[in-house]
Amino acid sequence: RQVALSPGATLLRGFASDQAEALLHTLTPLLRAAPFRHMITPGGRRMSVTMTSCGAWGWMSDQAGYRYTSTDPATHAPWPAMPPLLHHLTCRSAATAGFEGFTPNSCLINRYEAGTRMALHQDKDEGDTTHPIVSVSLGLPIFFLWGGLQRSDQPRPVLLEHGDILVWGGKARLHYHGVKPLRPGLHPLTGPVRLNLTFRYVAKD
Ligand code: MD3
Ligand code: FE
Repeated sequence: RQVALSPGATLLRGFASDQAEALLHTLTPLLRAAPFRHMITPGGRRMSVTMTSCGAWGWMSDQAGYRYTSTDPATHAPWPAMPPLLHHLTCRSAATAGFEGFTPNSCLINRYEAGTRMALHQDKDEGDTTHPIVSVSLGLPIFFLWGGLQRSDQPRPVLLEHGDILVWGGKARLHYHGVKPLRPGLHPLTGPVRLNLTFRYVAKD
């Protein structure tokens, strides 16, 4: 169930399956405090995926650019705390993939409805790319697009299913990636959507 996608990138198939229901349960109060919203890109376009965050730092985007903030721009309240269950699962996943000692201080939660997608991009707003990123997929399956270090490198589709965890570090950390539009469907635990949680270490004080 452990697949090496490339140096630094490990797919832990079904690693979160047994805990998926509990994970979704811990998200409920958090999503009430910090609801999903569409972010605006620096170019002025509304992203199709809706997002929110928990942990000390939350990712946001508006006309001024991409950045991490300690408060939710929608409410001006601190982002909800990261539930211990999520924190522990992330530490365990990172260690399983060879990144012992990884401690996330940010969790970005992406919500995909049918037809929504994420364009090819690099994750480079964290200030320190020596730490891995851990991603947890819940709900409907989606084709993840795994590219290379150049935007022009032809991406390879990888199916991500409910309970799958991806760990990206080392050489893979700055690879371009995205996801194909979500196919319509109904998942027993999430209904018509896919949720993706990405855990990061943001180097800010
Ligand atoms: C490869 N999310 O939130 S998760 C993102 O499915 C993001 O919601 C996608 O890309 C999603 O930034 C993909 C897998 C992932 C996350 C971070 C990566 C792959 C990565 C960082 C570097 C390389
Ligand atoms: Fe990304």
